[in-house]
Amino acid sequence: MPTVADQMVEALAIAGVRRIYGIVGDSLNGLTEALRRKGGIEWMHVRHEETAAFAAAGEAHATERLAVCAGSCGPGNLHLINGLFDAHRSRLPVVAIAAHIPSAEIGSGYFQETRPEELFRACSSYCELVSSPAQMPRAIASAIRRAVAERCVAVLVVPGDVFLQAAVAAPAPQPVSLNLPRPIVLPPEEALDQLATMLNDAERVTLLCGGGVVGAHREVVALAERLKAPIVHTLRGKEHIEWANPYDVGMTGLIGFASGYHAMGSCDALLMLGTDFPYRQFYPQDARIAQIDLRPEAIGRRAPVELGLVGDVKHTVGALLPKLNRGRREDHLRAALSHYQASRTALDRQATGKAGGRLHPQHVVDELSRQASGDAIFTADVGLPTVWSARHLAMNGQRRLIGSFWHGSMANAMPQAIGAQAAFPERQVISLSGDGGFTMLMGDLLTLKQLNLPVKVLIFNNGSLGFIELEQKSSGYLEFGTTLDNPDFAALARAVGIKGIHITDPAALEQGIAEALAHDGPVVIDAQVERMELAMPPRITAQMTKGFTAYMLKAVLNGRGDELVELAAANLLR
Ligand SMILES: Cc1ncc(C[n+]2csc(CCOP(=O)(O)OP(=O)(O)O)c2C)c(N)n1
Repeated sequence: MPTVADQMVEALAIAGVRRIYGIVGDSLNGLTEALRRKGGIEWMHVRHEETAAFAAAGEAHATERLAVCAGSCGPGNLHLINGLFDAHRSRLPVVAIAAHIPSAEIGSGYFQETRPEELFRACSSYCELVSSPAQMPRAIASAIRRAVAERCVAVLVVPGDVFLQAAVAAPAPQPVSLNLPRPIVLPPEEALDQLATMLNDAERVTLLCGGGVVGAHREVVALAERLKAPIVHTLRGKEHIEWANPYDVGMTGLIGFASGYHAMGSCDALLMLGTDFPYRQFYPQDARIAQIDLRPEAIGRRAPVELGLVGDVKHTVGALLPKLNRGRREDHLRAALSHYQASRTALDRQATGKAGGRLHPQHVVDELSRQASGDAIFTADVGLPTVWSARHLAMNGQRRLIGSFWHGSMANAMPQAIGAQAAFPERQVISLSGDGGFTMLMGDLLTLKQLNLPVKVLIFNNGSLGFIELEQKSSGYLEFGTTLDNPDFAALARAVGIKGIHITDPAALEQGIAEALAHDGPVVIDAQVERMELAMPPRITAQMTKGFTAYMLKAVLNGRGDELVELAAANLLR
């Protein structure tokens, strides 16, 4: 007699789910027993439920398919929450199974009682309590459909006793009824005509591309070609548009390139493509702005748009192209490209090191990017690892870059790498971890060993919560609470049976990374990098404060004066 849990597992298997990340518990026994009996869906035993949720998010990002995590009642599923916020805000299809206390005890203030339907409401689009067996067939199918089609988190809250009850008879769902194909969304012809007129009338068009340009590389580059428009990208746009793109002028935003900022500031028409880029101070003041996005709610909420078109970027741009005039002037594009060259050169100059000298994180990432395979998957921790990845990891259309780019949570990288590696055991998966981020969920280093996941964990051991230290100093505060008294993480890894490589000398970098990437198993690289590193945003007047000047002086005193002056000249003073 199949149980409610069996029925749930059956639907997940039909939807193509291959693994569930989580930690077992009494209230999850029905589910884990159903998984054990059925086989085919692997239980991914992690050490912290937050890791489970981040791993599901990592898998969903890397595969662009549904991924699943689970937590037992009360604290067990509560631990999922941060990773679920990340998945939801990154618009990743994740189903979370939150086991609940016995149904008869709900509302009695029982041991481990929480209100999961309320807790998870804010980080999901679908969050329902399954209180009777008759609900399960529809509830699990709805959760899967919502997660896949809306690209969101869906949560099913199931009391442990309900999992164990006999399932009601119901036809098994069909795969295409669960994995709904993505629709093609096109704006009406009239709106396309209006947009074409606006762009044809403009003299200096810039494109701002976000994660919504996924799958639209060819169309967007053709659009830039026709409009002679520089392409600026956001962090989430990087993996989809930066590569094989002669119109690329870098990223904008606080951690972006001066050239990205200027290409936005100097246009007379900005076309936003699949982006909800949140920092309003980076939008042009005087340009006309148009926006194409699949989500109506994203239109106009960051900058005042004159035209908003609801549509997917690929098909909307494809339909727009024939309406655009040819033979446009190239001055704006040329200026933006040469500015980009200058920015790029200044940044590349940071990515070097001398034997016996200090190890700079830019150098480490540059070398990693050079040596990593053509289809490597990189995950980057929030903090400076995201900055270095944005600037020094080269994408190519096969490589992936995963981060916590919307929710902005620390400790995302290694857990996301767990999910990406589980889904792609043959690909290189590399976690660029902060020493703060890594230690936050350090217990799951053991998961790499236990689940035999050959993730390469590169830890930027700068002895500091560096990004915050930088923010404190650049805002005129004294450094406070950022120092990390770290062990040698390579030795720590060796103690738990994982290969550890410690790098301090720039001369050892090339060999150290080669050795790590060649190793058939997990590796921890402890890169002892410079603490006082310069992660300069592009020119923002507000940042030219006294605090910032003091910070710059301190950098000079710490021996990076020459590079600072060059970088400042290239990035700040133009
Ligand atoms: C869970 C969480 N806590 C706090 C923060 C605030 N925060 C952002 S970056 C950062 C420092 C990250 O330090 P580390 O991982 O050592 O990387 P670094 O910047 O030093 O390279 C902190 C504390 C956050 N984003 N997420």
